[in-house]
Amino acid sequence: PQPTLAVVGATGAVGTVLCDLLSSRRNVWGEIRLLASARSVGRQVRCRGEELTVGALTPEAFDGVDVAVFDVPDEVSAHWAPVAAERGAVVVDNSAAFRADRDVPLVVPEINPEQVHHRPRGIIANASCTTLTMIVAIAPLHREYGLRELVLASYQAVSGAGQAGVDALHLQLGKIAGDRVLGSRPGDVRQAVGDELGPFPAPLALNVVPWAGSPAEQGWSSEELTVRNESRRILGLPDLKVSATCVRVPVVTGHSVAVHAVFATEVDAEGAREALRNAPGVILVDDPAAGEFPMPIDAVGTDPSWVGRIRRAVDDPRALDLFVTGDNLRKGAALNTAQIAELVVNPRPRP
Ligand code: 2RA
Repeated sequence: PQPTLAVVGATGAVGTVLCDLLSSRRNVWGEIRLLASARSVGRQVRCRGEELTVGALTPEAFDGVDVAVFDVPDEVSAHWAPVAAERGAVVVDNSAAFRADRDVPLVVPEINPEQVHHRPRGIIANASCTTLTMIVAIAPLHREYGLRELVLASYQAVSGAGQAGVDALHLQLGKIAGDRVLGSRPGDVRQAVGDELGPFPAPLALNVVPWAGSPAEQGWSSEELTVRNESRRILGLPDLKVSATCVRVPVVTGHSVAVHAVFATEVDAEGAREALRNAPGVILVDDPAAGEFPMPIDAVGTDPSWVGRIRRAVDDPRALDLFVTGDNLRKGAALNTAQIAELVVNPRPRP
């Protein structure tokens, strides 16, 4: 029989994209069971061409489930993922609850698919959307030149903070629409937006906010340290130097990252383009003269990470500068979890 998939958090921002994706991917699943918190139970959701009714999150709901994908807040995953694993399901978790746990592999199917086998807790974690967007483009360059250091700034879309983030941006855009002088005096945008900040510390409309995540040690944000730690784990480079500045921008969906990557050997831009042209999960869009570069408005709704603006650093022959954009709800979340779930039921041979 075909394996059973449970989707926990089926009605959230990522869960909705996952249901959508399951309609277009090769169908490897038998039953698909949608689960969610009490307020969504009973809702009808279209998934893989079927109208499915959302069921309640209970321990028994995981009986007979082969793979359970979780797209829920950290504390919900922290409680329920071990329950699902206990009932025999392999959990693929998209929250931050297990990402730093050494007994929970962080899998990116294009980069370290063999890690799906090393899951002593029965849980596999999905990396954060900022890391995922960037790392599929960095891994092929690491294979070519040997990565030593990443210095990066992110441009993160509001949907990275869930539906509440999207709602907040649209509400703010509605409030400022039509005022042609807004943004020219200190505080005028704050005043127009009022206290409708949603999950953000400042207005996003007509602004950029150099903060994502929660406060961590020494002035870093959790998101910045997450990108560092996850890049190290996924690439298997425990000493990789990483400095990240994470920034929220008024984009609905599509995280972008400007990267300065330093390698062990000399690089050349055309060689880097060639490596990326042949890499899985990547699309090269690098013709600035023709106005072609990676941008959220084009990358949204697509699977690959879009890479462009590839230059050898003027002052360091071992460094490349580049720009990457990817759909934070797809490769950054739902797509990567779907790919991991498929890998669990159809594993590639152990190395
Ligand atoms: C964000 N990376 O964009 C986070 C979500 N995982 O807020």
